Amino acid sequence: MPIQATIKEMKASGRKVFALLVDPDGRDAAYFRRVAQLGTDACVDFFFVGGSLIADDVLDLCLHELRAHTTSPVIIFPGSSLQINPNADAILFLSLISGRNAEMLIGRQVTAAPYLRKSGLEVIATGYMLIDSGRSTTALYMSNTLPIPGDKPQIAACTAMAGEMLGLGLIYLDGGSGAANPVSPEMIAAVRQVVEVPIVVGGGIRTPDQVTEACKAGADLIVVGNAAEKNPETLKQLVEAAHNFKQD
Ligand code: 1GP
Repeated sequence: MPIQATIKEMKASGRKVFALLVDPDGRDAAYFRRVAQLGTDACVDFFFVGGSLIADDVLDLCLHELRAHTTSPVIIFPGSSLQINPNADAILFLSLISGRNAEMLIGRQVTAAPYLRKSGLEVIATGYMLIDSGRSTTALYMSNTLPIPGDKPQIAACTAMAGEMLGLGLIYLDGGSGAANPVSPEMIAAVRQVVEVPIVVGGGIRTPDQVTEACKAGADLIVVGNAAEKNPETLKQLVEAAHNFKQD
């Protein structure tokens, strides 16, 4: 089944989805094999692969190793239009709808479209929203945009609503990699109230309680990168918090 349909189906059945984010920059094959094992042992649903900067040619190696050592789907979460590679199951086709940088809203997508068509990847149209999380993140700097203030849930809600009306199939609320604070439950809940499409939440999630809070507020898919890298032993608990979550 296509990945997007799988996510929708999981949402309909109330099962929360967990993705482990792998940033390939500066890593080697042995690292990717360890991450594949770690994610498999923890029962992650998906691997997301990408980063704001991938300086050398390790994306291909990363995809190759993950696919060779895990059966979970691998989804490219591109930090730039250079990160298109056919050796994944799908790609998040991001439009940075929280910003007002035309290149990030549509420019890069126009350049990437013919390559994506050729790649055969499943393309998942995603409204990507950067949320101010208390500290400047690489994503903010690289995108040259202002984030949505963390205490303005209504701006996030209207932005997500517009994204859904434009036909985007996922809304991704991201505090940015290594965010000081995760996106607030209030903001997730405000977005949940106004859109039907699945909501992805990531950035700064470090504890099972934060996973539970995000799920309770209405997140459908939780993304964790840094916390799993720093404390691999906590990954299992984070995944369990998502998978064991039951809405009251
Ligand atoms: C960043 O949502 C991801 O784009 C994950 O962030 O690395 O802080 O978990 P962390």
